[in-house]
Amino acid sequence: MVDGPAHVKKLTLPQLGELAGEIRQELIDGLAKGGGHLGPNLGVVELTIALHRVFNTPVDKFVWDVSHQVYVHKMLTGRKDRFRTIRQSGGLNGFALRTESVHDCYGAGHAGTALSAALGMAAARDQKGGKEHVVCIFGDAALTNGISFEALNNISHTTKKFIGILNDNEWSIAKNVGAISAYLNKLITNPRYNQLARDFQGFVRRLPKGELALKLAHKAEEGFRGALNEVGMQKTDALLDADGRGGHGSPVIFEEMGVRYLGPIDGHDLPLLISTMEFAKTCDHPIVIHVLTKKGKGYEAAIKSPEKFHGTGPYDVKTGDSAPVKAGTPPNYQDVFGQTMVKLCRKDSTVVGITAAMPSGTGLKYLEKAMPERYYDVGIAEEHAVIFAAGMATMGFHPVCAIYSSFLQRAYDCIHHDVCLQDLPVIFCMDRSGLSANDGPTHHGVFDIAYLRCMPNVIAMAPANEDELADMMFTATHERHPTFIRYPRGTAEGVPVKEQPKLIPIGKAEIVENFSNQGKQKVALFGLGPMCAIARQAAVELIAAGHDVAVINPRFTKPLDAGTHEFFASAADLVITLEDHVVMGGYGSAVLELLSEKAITTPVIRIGWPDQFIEHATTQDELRKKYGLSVENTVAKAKGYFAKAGTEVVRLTAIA
Ligand SMILES: Cc1ncc(C[n+]2csc(CCOP(=O)(O)OP(=O)(O)O)c2C)c(N)n1
Repeated sequence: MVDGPAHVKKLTLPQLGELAGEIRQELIDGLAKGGGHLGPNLGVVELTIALHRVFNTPVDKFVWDVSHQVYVHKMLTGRKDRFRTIRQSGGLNGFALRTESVHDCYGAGHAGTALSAALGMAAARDQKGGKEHVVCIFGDAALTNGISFEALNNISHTTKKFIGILNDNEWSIAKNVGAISAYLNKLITNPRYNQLARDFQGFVRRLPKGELALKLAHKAEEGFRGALNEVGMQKTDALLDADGRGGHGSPVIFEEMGVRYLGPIDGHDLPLLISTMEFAKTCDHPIVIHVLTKKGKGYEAAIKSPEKFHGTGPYDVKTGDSAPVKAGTPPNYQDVFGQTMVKLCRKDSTVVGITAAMPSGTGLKYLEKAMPERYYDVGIAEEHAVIFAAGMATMGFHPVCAIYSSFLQRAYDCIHHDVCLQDLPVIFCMDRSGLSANDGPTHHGVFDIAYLRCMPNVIAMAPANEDELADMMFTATHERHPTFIRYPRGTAEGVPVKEQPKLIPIGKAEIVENFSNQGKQKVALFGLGPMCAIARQAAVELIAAGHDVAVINPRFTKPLDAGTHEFFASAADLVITLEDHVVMGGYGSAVLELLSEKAITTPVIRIGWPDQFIEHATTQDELRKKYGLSVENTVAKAKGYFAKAGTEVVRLTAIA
């Protein structure tokens, strides 16, 4: 296999074909053990080979949207030997990462950023008088995202040199949704566009080398473009939509935005991809090449189940099956969330579910199946999802926005301006609050407490187990204010979920274990959400070591249960707060603020993620251990404190 982009340039066409086969096999075999974004990468094998054949990174720049489809690019840029470490501790990151390679010029993990970033690079190049190419590779689902359109709106008046590659496989993670996706479908199935595209392809394939040939090529492309726009203007009855609209009066959107459009072309036809890119390289105007690819190409199991293989766990190469879940494994939080949504919607006609292109990731697929009329997939459009929910809330609904904690960051202004400022009862269910270990820092959801607790009107909760998640969701549907529920990725605690959820009093913590009051040194452990289980285990060890320990499940980060915190902190010799969130501005900080206001001087040790971006790793437990969000560290911190303080308990001001 090749070991760098220069090598790709030396191979003959048949050798490039062989290379594509080898890469596919390595993707299928190499990801079987640890999982990863298999389907999207199988779809871009030829596309990526063609890119490296025609362009010259790191001088030329490739900007990938989301960048979950860069595995082939990683293999072709000197990282093939480490490919099987991808998404594992100490191994390659699953996304483009500037610190990993000079060939990764722009990092991502969230969708919709590539066109803007690439345009910024093109503008910078123009400022510097540079000659390099900037190529932006974006999926059809990126076009459900507003930022992509904000960038498209700016391309033609910002630069003359910009190459976009629309990688259209008709899938987001689930099937792509919305009018733009329907529009792209119309474009690729329109017989007249297709005839034009075929004509153009025939021409590009025969493209000879040399200045004169190129001039002719550009002339011919002008002709193609004229014909394309003419087709856009013509109306044909045979192509009318069922409702009488269209038919096909719709012009090519990119052309309307001042960007030349080439395509659609077969994204698995290597020679065609290469000549089309060679042609695009010589254009002195922005251009988008519409490339049709198949998600999962070359692996039957992935073609059959594109959603599962978008981002899969480990699988059996022969069958594509995942390992069966061991009997007795607790359900995932996302499943409990999804099933509870169905329950709530059945009982309460004001509840609806909204997802931004994540029906299976969030678990909202249960609602899609059971009550499709109460389910909205708005595409990769978190801002729209939140404002859409705000609109529904003004009409008496309790919309539930199921959005991962890290993706919700994008909709921060909407949370402020549309939901909180107007005090609307939108419910936010934030899965992946805490780490998304193998995805890494783009997906870790460790900032939401900090970014939400400063906002007036917010009610913010974190369940200690799956039953409490259902109770909190039920409670939220009775609220008249914005409510936020954060819960982690993966398996829950394994407690039974009641048939009928119950209301939880707002701002009330749960006392899991009280002090025994036998005159020993007292430690109050406040364990938020999944950290409550860690607090309980630490309590067992601390009690065994001769301490008097109380464990509190705070449940709310806002409003904080002032009475309970005050009481236990005053009674304790040491307070330890535990949270699956950055310590800076998080739950422990809220406790410190409260204690400071009440002039309670019991020392406080905050356990949570430090003030840095946390890397990816194979498992969350590894990272928790490394950064001290563990039973051992909690016990060690407490023992260390008392050892320093001696047997006589001292009152200090709060310590971090
Ligand atoms: C802001 C944001 N929301 C949601 C996601 C989750 N997500 C990752 S990839 C993806 C679909 C991407 O589809 P597309 O761009 O068409 O690329 P494909 O995988 O089909 O090649 C989604 C929704 C994300 N990464 N970022």
